[in-house]
Amino acid sequence: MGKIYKHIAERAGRGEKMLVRLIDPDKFDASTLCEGFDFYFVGGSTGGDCSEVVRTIHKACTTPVILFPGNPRQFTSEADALLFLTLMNSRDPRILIDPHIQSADEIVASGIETIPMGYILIDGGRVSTTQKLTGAQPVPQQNTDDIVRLARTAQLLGKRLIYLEAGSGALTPVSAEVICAIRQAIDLPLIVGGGICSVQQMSDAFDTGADLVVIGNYFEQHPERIREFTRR
Ligand code: 1GP
Repeated sequence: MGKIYKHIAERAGRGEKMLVRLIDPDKFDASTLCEGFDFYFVGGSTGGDCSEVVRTIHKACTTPVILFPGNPRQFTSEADALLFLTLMNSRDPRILIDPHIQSADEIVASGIETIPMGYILIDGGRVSTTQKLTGAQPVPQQNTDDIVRLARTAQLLGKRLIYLEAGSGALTPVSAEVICAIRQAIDLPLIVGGGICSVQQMSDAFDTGADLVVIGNYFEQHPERIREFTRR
């Protein structure tokens, strides 16, 4: 187990909550970087270059940077860890395994800490970029049993994290019912993101079982509100 994962798992085990800011390299504004987040995730489904962004974050603050790549071209060994993700909704080998094979040699050679993650796309009320690019169908929020089954499958496959994703800019974030059901069904650190744009929504996600909450869009549009969230 690598240093970053150990840190996440230990904090989650103590019931501590972690706030993550997602930086999309295509919309990066270095002037909004600050301390106060537990992690920065860098990546995005449209695939902009991550290396310069990671370097700039490292210069600006002490927060660990974890890659959340939309495709193998976004790989950079300068990050502190890499989320090696499986889109659990997909049935397409070009999404499920080809990119992983393509990047395996480079990842191993770099020595970067790699965290296998089950990524579950949930219907957030509008077609997400991930859905558009991968053709994967999000699970409707009311199909809790299906979402639980995907999370259990991910755990059985050896994933170390589960990410419930409503999609960037989702109209409806992942519901309390879904988060609660997954929390009860699996014992891995749980990440929730997509469409969260208030302190209340963030707190609700934490209170119902999320260990990490990821916010991207809202902080791009309202960097002046970051402090309200990090204070909590
Ligand atoms: C997207 O879950 C993240 O992958 C964050 O979503 O941009 O809507 O905050 P938002």
